[in-house]
Amino acid sequence: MTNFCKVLLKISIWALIVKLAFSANDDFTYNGFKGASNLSLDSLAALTPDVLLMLTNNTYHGKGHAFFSAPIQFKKSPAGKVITFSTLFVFAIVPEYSEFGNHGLAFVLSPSKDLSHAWGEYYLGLLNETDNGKPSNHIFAVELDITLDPENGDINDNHVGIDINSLLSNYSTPAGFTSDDDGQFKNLSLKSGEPMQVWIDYDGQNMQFNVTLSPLWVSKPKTALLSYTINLSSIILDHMYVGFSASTGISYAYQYILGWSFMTDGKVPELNISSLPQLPRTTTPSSDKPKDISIWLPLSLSVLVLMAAAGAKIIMVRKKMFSELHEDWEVDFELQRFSYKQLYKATRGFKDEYLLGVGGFGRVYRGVLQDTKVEVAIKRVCHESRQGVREFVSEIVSLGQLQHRNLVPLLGYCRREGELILVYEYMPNRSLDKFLFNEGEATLSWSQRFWIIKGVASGLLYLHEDWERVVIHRDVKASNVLLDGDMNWRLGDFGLARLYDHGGVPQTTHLAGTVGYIAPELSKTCRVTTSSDVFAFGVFLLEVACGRRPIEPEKAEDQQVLMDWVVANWRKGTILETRDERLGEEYVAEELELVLKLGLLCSHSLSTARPSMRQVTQILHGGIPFPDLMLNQLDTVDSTFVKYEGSNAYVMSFSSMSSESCLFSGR
Ligand SMILES: *[C@@H]1O[C@H](CO)[C@@H](O)[C@H](O)[C@H]1NC(C)=O
Ligand SMILES: *[C@@H]1O[C@H](CO)[C@@H](O)[C@H](O)[C@H]1NC(C)=O
Ligand SMILES: *[C@@H]1O[C@H](CO)[C@@H](O)[C@H](O)[C@H]1NC(C)=O
Ligand SMILES: *[C@@H]1O[C@H](CO)[C@@H](O)[C@H](O)[C@H]1NC(C)=O
Ligand SMILES: *[C@@H]1O[C@H](CO)[C@@H](O)[C@H](O)[C@H]1NC(C)=O
Ligand SMILES: *[C@@H]1O[C@H](CO)[C@@H](O)[C@H](O)[C@H]1NC(C)=O
Ligand SMILES: *[C@@H]1O[C@H](CO)[C@@H](O)[C@H](O)[C@H]1NC(C)=O
Ligand SMILES: *[C@@H]1O[C@H](CO)[C@@H](O)[C@H](O)[C@H]1NC(C)=O
Ligand SMILES: *[C@H]1O[C@@H](CO)[C@H](O)[C@@H](O)[C@@H]1NC(C)=O
Repeated sequence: MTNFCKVLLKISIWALIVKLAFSANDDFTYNGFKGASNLSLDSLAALTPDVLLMLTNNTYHGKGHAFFSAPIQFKKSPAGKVITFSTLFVFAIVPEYSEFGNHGLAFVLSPSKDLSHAWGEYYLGLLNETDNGKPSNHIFAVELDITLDPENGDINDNHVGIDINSLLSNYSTPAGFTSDDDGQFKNLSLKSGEPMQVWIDYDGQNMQFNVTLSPLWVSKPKTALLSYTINLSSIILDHMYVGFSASTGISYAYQYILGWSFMTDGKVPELNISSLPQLPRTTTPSSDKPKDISIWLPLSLSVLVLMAAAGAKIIMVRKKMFSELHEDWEVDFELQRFSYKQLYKATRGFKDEYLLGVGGFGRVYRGVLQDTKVEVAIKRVCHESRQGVREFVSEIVSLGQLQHRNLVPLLGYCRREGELILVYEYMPNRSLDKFLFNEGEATLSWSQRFWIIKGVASGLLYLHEDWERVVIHRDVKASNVLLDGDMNWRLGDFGLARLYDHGGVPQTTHLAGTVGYIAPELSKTCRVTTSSDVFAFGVFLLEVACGRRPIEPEKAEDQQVLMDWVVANWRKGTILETRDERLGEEYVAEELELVLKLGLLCSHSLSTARPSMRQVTQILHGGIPFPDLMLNQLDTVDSTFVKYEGSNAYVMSFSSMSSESCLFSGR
């Protein structure tokens, strides 16, 4: 072979490699659809002036399609394997009524861009009555369905499904995502009008097909919503068009795509969220109503009756949805009462996006009161005992005036069947346990910790002694200490445990509080006193100083129960060894020792040996010296210093114990 030929061969091999590597010029990205080319739209689909891709508008019984105009090659060789591909898009569905709109949209792979023969309604613009279910369709779709159609075997009116040649989904699941933060599954409402992201990934090698959903500002969750092995070889043809299909029915929904990217042979890059177009301000349906009536009148009576029935149903649902519970004794508390509708609006219907957290007492949402624009935290507490609610409301809610810089202000409440809803001032920053226990979180300095301790002590003293009546907190712990916008620490959730207290019926007695913080005498008497709060405060002091939870089952046996470990070290004269390592050498030894010893004294098993919150405050502020003698005496008098019964049993049954409250039946 001549050199020339060799060079030529080399060049052609390179050209081949280059061609293969770049055969992926099917890839595209639309961050918004400004000046978008290469899209084929039909029926209701259009680009709006805000450069959104609108699949359906306020037309009833309609459909819309949008396809990338060039076909995409899905197989490297005829009848071969389907290649790896992935797509990411951001959609929003804004229904006619907030709870009601038809029908949904789908991402689709289709042999043809022309789906004019397909029907709207529950056919989603994909198929029609005659071809539905036929293998010859070669239609592969991921549906985001907002209507429950029993004919299609729908599981609910808010699901994601995989459809192969049929509207009867092969796989479907309620819409939502698994949060990477806490591993919890969170529901998402597809028709919320909020933009959401959808990732669709197919791994050609393993034939694994994933669909993942998340709110716009949550990055791709690690766990897919749907993950199945699907052999697409016989379903997908060599060349297919990719795009969207959507439909409306007896009511409509504006269905938008805000951004879209598609890639073969790899995973799509993220979209540039900040350059996506804004959704139009929600068009209030009532303003278009007069126009609609002229269209409506000629329509057959049956449609009107149908609509009336739907309307009546909506009204009925609404009525039930916003129902509340009022009782005679509550008239005194009208000022502190919020309507359920108010709170519903403040949280846009208690949407998961507004969920701040789930604790032992229930779910907490962030919300904005519409009339005053005040940001609030809304806690939904499920309960059984009416008596407990009554006691709680008259004890705590009536203290609306109760104001202290170290207490989270309670603004008011609302009652529904089996549920109490509390409205608190919103604390923008996180709870103390996050700072204390979370790896990677900036740690708190000793002076900050000492400041927090003094603040919490002062809040608790206020509840116990300085308010006109004695309020027992019942759930003092690090996760109930919240940071407000002014970097001020406040104690929250006071008195809530009362809901689970002896509500007048001894048999149904529940012991409430959090394992690890419950004073030993409570398991015998169930009589909650200020001194049981002091016990929990003692545990709290140890938590803050040692930077760990009261019980950590994964630790060595002698260290599992924080209190036992601190006692053992105190006896050895090495109490400072138990301090949080993350403090380094930056601490004031006298203060640290004081806090640790005070923690031991407060959480002493003999309730009579514990100091009062006033004494605690005085000790912390140096008003009175620490009663060393007393601690020493107690040690000899009561040699089992703490060891509240069954602490190991607690470790066993609550091994995953976090700082969440637990409820368990006492005796
Ligand atoms: C998209 O359209 C532009 C012109 O409008 C054209 O140059 C380009 O080749 C098209 N891209 C594809 C992948 O068809
Ligand atoms: C909906 O979109 C279609 C197609 O773009 C258009 O012809 C129709 O007028 C629109 N309907 C309304 C009520 O705006
Ligand atoms: C259904 O769609 C097919 C094409 O897939 C078409 O041939 C047929 O006529 C359609 N049937 C109806 C009832 O529209
Ligand atoms: C989430 O949705 C499922 C099914 O729609 C429902 O059963 C469940 O109660 C919902 N969970 C929450 C927390 O709303
Ligand atoms: C599908 O999701 C699972 C986890 O849910 C993941 O392990 C896998 O890599 C994903 N596959 C693709 C093709 O994205
Ligand atoms: C996938 O399906 C095709 C066509 O039905 C078949 O030839 C192939 O063997 C299947 N692949 C696997 C791994 O099952
Ligand atoms: C994202 O979009 C914004 C606004 O259009 C732009 O300023 C920014 O450079 C873009 N970022 C990337 C990574 O393209
Ligand atoms: C507390 O919140 C403020 C305002 O939201 C913020 O600037 C500050 O960084 C937050 N501090 C912590 C420790 O999270
Ligand atoms: C979905 O998958 C196709 C192709 O594999 C089958 O032909 C269908 O029977 C199946 N449908 C359902 C409801 O599972």
